[in-house]
Amino acid sequence: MFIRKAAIFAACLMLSGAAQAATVEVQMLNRGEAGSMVFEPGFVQVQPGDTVKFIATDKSHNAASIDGMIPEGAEAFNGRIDEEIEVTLDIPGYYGVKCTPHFAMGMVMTIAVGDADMPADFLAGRLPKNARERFEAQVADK
Ligand SMILES: [Cu+2]
Repeated sequence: MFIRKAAIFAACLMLSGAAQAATVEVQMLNRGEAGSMVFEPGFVQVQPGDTVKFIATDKSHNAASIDGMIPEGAEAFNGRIDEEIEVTLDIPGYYGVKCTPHFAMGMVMTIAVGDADMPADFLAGRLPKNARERFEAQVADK
């Protein structure tokens, strides 16, 4: 009887796990592991339907998608300064994110939605030198 109940409980857990989308938090920081003006972590992988929440740990940052660096059909996003936006990502692919005032200083991050490889043209567009270097480090093994 106990084993049967345990099995049903485990099955319910698995079902609810599959149905429940995850939320991943990304901090906006003046200084982090990769240097000054960073999103941390700089790379996150989620599944379609999951949400990324940007936390204003330090002030004067925002989170915005970069034109030309989101999958076709995906919706662009653009948070206000100090706004803790939550972005639900339904379209698989790679998303480049910037902090608008600190883009030139390399305040960028990468979100991979789903399990596909990085598109070959993800870093093909024009980018500030510091932003390109951070992106290249974030996706070095992708
Ligand atoms: Cu910033």
